[in-house]
Amino acid sequence: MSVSYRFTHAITRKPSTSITAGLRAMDIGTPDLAVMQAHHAAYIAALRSTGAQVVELDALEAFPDSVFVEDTALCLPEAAIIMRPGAPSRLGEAAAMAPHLAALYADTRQISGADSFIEGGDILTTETEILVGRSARTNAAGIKELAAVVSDWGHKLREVFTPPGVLHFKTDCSLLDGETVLSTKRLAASGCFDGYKIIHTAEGEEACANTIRFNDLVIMPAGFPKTRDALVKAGYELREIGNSECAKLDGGMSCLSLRFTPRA
Ligand code: CIR
Repeated sequence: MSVSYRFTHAITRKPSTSITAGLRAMDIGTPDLAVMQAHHAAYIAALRSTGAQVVELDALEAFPDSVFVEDTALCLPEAAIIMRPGAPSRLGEAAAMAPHLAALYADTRQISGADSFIEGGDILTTETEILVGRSARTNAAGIKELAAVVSDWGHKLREVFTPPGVLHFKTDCSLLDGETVLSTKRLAASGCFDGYKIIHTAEGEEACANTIRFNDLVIMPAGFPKTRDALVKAGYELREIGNSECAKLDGGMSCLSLRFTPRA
């Protein structure tokens, strides 16, 4: 049974009206809340259609980026580990997530070092290892602390890199199954996926690399036909979800949920 893409649970959080103040590398327009809510509902419906139990948390007005719940925790079968986001405006989101994970997990841990910063968007869990990309949000101290925590359960953690100017490691890649990743060419060129099968995003479609495999579905942002056709041809069951509003804030499919199967 896969631990990296078969899940019984997901947690999401409704977008808040403060989403218009969300962080962004470049201003390409203000997100429209109503459109984002419609996309978010379609995303949750896709997760639920696989049989998973999906928790929808209330919006947090004090945290404009709190719809992007993935950055607050790493959820493994053995425990949930609460992150320390490197964006100062997002630190409080992790604390707000902790009780919800404590309700579903027997064991929760915390990245707590004052110098440790790490966000879930920089972490790709595969069947055999946990890849963590150093980025503007995730530093060496954060990665070291996480490595020590996950070694308790024998997980192997490998530090990799997030290309300069790219928000998170997973902005540029996703897991498609136990041995295959979807990656931009610029990230795969670093060699970080040597040993994996790689499907590259099509030329000009790098923005769809942030996709998720969730049970039988590959859930990807709409509007990337060449990559979609390549994934369909490779045999994946695709579901396309509108992402125009989250994209204005550098968000994609993985950011919108925590996906997990807590071990009883
Ligand atoms: C941020 O800059 O933190 C948010 N606007 C976007 C976070 C996207 N999260 C993710 O890729 N895991």
